[in-house]
Amino acid sequence: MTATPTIDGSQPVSAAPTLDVEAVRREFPILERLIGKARLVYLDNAASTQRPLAVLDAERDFETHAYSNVHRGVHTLSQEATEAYEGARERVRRFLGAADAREVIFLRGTTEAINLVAQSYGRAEVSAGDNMVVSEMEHHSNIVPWQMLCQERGAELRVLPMDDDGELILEELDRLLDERTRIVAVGAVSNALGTINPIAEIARRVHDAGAVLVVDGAQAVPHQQVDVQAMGADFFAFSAHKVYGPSGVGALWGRRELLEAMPPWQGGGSMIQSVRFDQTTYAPLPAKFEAGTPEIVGAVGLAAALDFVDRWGMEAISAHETRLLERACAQLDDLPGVRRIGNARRRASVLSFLLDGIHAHDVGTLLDRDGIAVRAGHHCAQPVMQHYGVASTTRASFGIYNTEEEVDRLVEAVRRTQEFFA
Ligand code: C6P
Repeated sequence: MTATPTIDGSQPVSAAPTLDVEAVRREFPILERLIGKARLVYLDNAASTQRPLAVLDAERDFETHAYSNVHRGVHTLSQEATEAYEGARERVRRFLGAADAREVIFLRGTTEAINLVAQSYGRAEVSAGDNMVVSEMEHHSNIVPWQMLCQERGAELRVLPMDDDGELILEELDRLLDERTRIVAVGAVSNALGTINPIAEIARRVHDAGAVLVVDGAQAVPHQQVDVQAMGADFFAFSAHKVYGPSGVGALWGRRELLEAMPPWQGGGSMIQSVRFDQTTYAPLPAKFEAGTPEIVGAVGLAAALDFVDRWGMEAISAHETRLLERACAQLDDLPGVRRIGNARRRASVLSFLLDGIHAHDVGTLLDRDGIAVRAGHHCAQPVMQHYGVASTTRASFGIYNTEEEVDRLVEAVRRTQEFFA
């Protein structure tokens, strides 16, 4: 590593509280699984984290004792389900440091949240001749919805470039922003490189230009204390399955005055105040953006996941992961024939690498034989791959339950993979 990793760029890792990883691991029975004869080493956390018993139990308990549809019934179960669902919304508000629970919209996840902003806010605010900016390191979820919007509206999609370390070139942002810029969409943390972007700094520049900032928070929520107000975001999207919660649920946070002014996105039940053939009126926030029966159990699971994270403490989690990242980088750098991709000064626990002469998928397959789960591919970030002139990378990503011994097993398995192909 070229720079000493820090938790959030301001505090040295050594100052953070330590984590009782063995106690954490006891909450994840799946970690005892054998893959063949090897104990599972789960290093695909950037794709989806595993769920602790606290989340599985909360979901099962809710389903067993209080499950019903929400916002519809006068009966006891519906009221209890509504309380649990709205309680989860308040839990997300607290996690994000938002001012008002009505600013939290439950959706399927980050992808759906960004599509909502593109299709509701974007269609209302972006016209022919306008432009918007995304960064070169975005996940496809934070590129394609904007491409579709720009094509539809006759607007220009501008790209904020990064350097070869995987850091955004902020001076370029000032060049790209002008009086016709309506939206800037940037990830807080890159899923392919681990780069932690300076969102507060970006927000300042975006607002000076009169545009709004959409933050893809998918990879930030498991690693960083988020405060949407302090970071200066206008919209913030994340998925539960990346922060020890279930798949199929996530949330969009948006500034209230923006959400209130936005047209509804999908029509249907729950999002209306009254329906007549001559005129339909819409429900206030957040219902206006939650047409149909939501992922009720998922919201309950998400709330339990946020409780789980808070119980261990984000500062301790983040420092633990940074130590693992440091250890893995140092050991891989000692192996000849390993090329790491992404070397930003501030990084979350994502490690992308290539082995000379070996396809990333072959690396992933051989690591799996040793019980090590990593992701191999373009990570839904093809422009990042294009930047480095590669088709794919192998990616190890660390979470709360990973250990130094698992890092060593990864490195040993990488060495064996090299031997196999030598
Ligand atoms: N990245 C990965 O392996 P969804 O699928 O909607 O929950 O999240 C999409 C998404 C958006 N932004 C970022 C930065 C992401 O990392 C992801 C999901 C996974 O990296 C699956 S491709």
